[in-house]
Amino acid sequence: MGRLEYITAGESHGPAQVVVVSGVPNGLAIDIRAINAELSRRQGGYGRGGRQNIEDDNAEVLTGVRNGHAIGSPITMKIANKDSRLDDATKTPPVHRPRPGHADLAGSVKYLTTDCRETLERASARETVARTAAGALAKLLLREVGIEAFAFVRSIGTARTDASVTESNWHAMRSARDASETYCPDEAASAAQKAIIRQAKIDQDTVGGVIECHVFGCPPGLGSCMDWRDRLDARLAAAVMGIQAIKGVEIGLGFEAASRPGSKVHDPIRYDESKRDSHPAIGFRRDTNNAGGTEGGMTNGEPVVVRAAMKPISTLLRGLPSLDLRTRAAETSQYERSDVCAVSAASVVVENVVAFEIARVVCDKFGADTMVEFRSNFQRFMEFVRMMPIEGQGTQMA
Ligand code: EPS
Repeated sequence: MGRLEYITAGESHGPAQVVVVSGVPNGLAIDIRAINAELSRRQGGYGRGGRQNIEDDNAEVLTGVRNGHAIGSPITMKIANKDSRLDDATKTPPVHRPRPGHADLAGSVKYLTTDCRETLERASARETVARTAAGALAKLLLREVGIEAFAFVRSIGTARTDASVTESNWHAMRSARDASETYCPDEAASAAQKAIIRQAKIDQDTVGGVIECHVFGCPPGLGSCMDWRDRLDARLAAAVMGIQAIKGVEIGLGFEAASRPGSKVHDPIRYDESKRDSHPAIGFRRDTNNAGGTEGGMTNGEPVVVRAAMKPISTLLRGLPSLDLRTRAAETSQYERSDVCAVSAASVVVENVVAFEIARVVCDKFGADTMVEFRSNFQRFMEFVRMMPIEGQGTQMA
């Protein structure tokens, strides 16, 4: 059994986006409707451009699944691009005037070309449909052990909600999020966010925002402090920062922790016997969660909290000062059909890539060839934690 991994392939206007997920245990039921529901959500959100009127994202499973369940081999999912025209130069003409903020300039220099299309097709956030499919698949695995992820839009431009998410209110917040066009569970903030996007469209401008993701149900000890590459917080930061247009990632208090004394940052530890069997922290509780559910690169039993800052999209209808790569003469950047705001869509991507990283550390600890073993490994670990101290395990001096 290999590690849970994925790789994506595909260009924005090529025939398809593809993802290959390896390391999924045999026996996992592949609920394609649940995967497609995430793809639909990613297509939505107020402020999207014309492309989403063309696409109807659905995953087609090509490998790794038999009669609706994983067989242990790599799972390939294909999401067709309806707006496929990559090789038609009349429909996808060269782009010579790079957009500040996009991959255009750096990519064109890297590949020694004056046609930005060589890189922008892959740099496009269309690729996130493939990562969302991988995350949605990982969620199916997490569901088996009671772990769930929930992301929402905290702010767009200056319009922000101060609502706090708890273990008891997040289901209601998810319903409110799903009723909001900006994927923000606070009705007043959502209306203000819409107004900001509307104004940006009038101004031929774009806007960014902040996304917040909470993961519930993680037992303590997922991830590792033994090797920096296995630290869960590092993996989460890389996965979220890897999403197009994300410029900042925080775990828990994040940057604010740097300006507070330790006594106002670290979450005191207590034991609550009544929560030993009913809570993933197995009785080891905190009244605050400034750590965002991770300490030493491992989960600590509290919800994992990740925040991401998304910059405004770099394709502005009114353009920005740039140049023509062929002549280097000053020009306004080229306009390609785009979105005014994709923060809501990106919140779906964040939720799914975070879910994938959590599933990866779950599999690192409990992974197995089959779901029967996977579930049993998880349950056995929980039983062992409840039995601590365990004679003969570690150094027991007293
Ligand atoms: C994107 C440009 C736009 C977006 C695209 C990301 O594509 P197009 O030029 O075809 O209109 O719509 O996002 C998606 C297609 C998507 O499905 O999210 C870019 O340059 O990053």
